[in-house]
Amino acid sequence: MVDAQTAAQAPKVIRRDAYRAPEWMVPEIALDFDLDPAETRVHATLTVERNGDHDAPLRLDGDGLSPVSVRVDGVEAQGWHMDGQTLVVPLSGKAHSVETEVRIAPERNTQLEGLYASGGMLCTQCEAEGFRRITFFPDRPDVLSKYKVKLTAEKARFPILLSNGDPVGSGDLDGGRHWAEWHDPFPKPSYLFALVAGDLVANKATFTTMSGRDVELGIWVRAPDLPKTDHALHALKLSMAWDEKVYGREYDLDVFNIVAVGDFNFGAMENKGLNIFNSRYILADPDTATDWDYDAIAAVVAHEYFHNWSGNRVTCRDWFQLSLKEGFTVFRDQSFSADQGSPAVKRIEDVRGLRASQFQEDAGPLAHPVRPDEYMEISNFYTATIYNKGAELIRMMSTILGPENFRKATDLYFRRFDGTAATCEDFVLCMEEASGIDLSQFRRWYSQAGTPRVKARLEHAQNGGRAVLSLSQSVPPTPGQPSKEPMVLPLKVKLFGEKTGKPLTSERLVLLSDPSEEIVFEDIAERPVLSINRGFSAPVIVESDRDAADLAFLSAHDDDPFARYEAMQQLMLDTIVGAVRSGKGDHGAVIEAVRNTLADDRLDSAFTAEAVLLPSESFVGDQLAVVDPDAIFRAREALRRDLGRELEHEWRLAYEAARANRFELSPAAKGARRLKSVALSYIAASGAPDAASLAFLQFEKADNMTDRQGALTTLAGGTSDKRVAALDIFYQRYSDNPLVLDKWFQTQALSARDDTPETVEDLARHRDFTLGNPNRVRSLIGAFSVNQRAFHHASGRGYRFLADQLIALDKINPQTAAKLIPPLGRWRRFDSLRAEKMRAELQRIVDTPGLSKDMFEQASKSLD
Ligand code: 0A1
Ligand code: ZN
Repeated sequence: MVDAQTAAQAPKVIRRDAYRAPEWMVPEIALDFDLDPAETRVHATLTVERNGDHDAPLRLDGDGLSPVSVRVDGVEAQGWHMDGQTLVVPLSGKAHSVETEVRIAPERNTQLEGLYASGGMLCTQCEAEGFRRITFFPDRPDVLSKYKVKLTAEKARFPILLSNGDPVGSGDLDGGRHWAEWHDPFPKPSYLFALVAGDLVANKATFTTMSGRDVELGIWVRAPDLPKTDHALHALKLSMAWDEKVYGREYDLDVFNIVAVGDFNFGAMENKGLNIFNSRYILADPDTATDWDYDAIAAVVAHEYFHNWSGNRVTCRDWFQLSLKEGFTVFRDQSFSADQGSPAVKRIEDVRGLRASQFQEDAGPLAHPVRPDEYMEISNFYTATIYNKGAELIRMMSTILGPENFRKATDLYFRRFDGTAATCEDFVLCMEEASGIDLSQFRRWYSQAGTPRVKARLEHAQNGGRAVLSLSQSVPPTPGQPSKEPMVLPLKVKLFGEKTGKPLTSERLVLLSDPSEEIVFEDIAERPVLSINRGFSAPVIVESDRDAADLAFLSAHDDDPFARYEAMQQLMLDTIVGAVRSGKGDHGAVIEAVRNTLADDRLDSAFTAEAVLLPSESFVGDQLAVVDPDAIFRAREALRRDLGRELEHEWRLAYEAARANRFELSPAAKGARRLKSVALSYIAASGAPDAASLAFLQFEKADNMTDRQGALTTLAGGTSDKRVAALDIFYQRYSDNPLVLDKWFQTQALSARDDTPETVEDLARHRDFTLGNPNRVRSLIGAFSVNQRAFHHASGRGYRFLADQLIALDKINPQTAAKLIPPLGRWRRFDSLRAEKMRAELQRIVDTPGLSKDMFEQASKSLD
């Protein structure tokens, strides 16, 4: 509970149903920046127009600003005042020009919102409400303006000056200063504004659009990083071509720039014509980036590029509609990545991620609908629910509509809402109008939180040859939503013959919309085995009565690769959960299923590597009423050891076969490396005496980071004397590369060793650890807090450590601190001793004087 005093000071709650159209529009803005890290002068000229029939004054949002001057129609304004952080300017007419001037200090901005300094450059981050930290403005996404931006700065320190749109002029000034001007012809909300000033170089290329226009592309970095930008540039070109082909969307400006910065709260930002990226999603070469990094770079470059249409040309009316741009854009980037490699493996990775983050969110105190009804701090709503569950909603609609209708519907959406700020409802209406399909009930996916559960029972009457599939659904209660209505669940199902191993039906799309339904299959001649939610067609939890034999059968015979993977996961999960409950495991079925998968040479290595990987400790925990981290760890390790021992020969064969591959970035070579690291970890799990030397050899001889980090992970989780040597070598080799040093911290924070809690506490005192850099924070503190056994050490030291760090971080960077609260909010899922310790730490956070709004919201909601 939040005590009365704190509650009285609690930040204001913003409600979706309180939406009102803006009182004033700002069709144009001219910004003049005199840039300097210590003190930057910002002069803004707003052309404002009264919106509707009212006599309200102009209210301009500010955050930490005080006006040096306010002018209306060219003269010093009278009667303006501050209402808290808001500048209120009384205006008499319908349209005016309003000028303000403020001074800000980018080098003191540690929150990394607004204008800040990073690695010697100046850059901005305005989404969601950072623009108000730069200048006074109606900082809401439904106020769209054309921007003219003039930047002036010292030429030697900041030779490159970038902003949105196209460059229109530049020149030198006295005193070693220079200027550049940029105009963006597309009206945009303030959250898409950006500027960058720095000593940067670009990797450039030209892209010719489908209508034959040349666009100049540039990836801007510090000079030493230039050789690491080819992959991002290539991904950008692929994304531009893909959006033309798949959605008919063409790029619209003459330039498209991306800048990489070292200090960034999120992954990247889609500012119009000037994307700003966390450098970890740009820089790559084989020596420093893993295959995972390469894929993530391509996905994030695509995501931000796709926002040019889904987000920028059509933006959001208010922040409750955030999933309109984020869910749709994630769906678009997932489809893009699927088209570049293996769609099945991509789907497996995405579902693994959804379950690890979104399902946990949906089951905890921070659960919220894809279109939330209220928030205190919008930065806290850049969540897996908005992004990843939001993407699943778009995917389900595309499944229900079919590809042709879906494309018709997105064409309609882009045509109708181009240049405007739209809502989730607008999007769904276009889906309905273009397809003629009624989505009334489907809309519940936007308003009801919680992961639906589906019970599936298949009965087969031998004599009649009829099989009946009984389905029922329920959605669990979530905060503020005690009871739920039934949803529309698109479930792809198919039956296979147990004897023949052949399909007995074609795939059927069942739209389950009632609380329970029966689906009848005629002429089923042999005992059928149910394959359900194929391709993960609905983001739900399926509980079926399929036993170990059925699951093993599907893991070998299902013709949908996702369903095959899923059957294996379920078999592994049932086995581990059974062992946690009974204290002893029967590993035979899993071992045989894994043996069959390894022996199936029709499968590609990337798929095999995913299929033979055990479910994570926390996913096992999600299946249990009370999570026992130590018992889960033991049960899972016992299965890993037996798989290692019983199949040692097979792992060594797989390892050797994969080792024969040369370094390349093709999907096949990446798959081989993935399988190699998985095989190595099983060889180590078997306890084979040569495992550590094998890992060390791979570590030393590796010609790429995937192999080196794979080996380091195996060594870092073990007890061999090679562990310290490998960590030291790795540190020495990469101590000047922050992105690789992050991996060094992360690998240790994720280690399965008993002493991980102490190690992590020591690492937080390491000279290379800093709370000032979000990537470093996430690599140590974020990684540790998802290491289930280490974080939930029975002493409670993990909880104390996290709370100490977050209290300190909140003073520097509240946005990044607040994102790391959720692991503590899972207290209800643990035994009472742990739960009490977790709650005590949350309470300590809530009681901290001067806590940010971001942290207050996350921590106080987590207590309930
Ligand atoms: N819109 C960006 C994500 C983003 C959101 C908030 C930020 O504030 C610091 C930064 C970035 C995306 O979806 O990529
Ligand atoms: Zn996005």
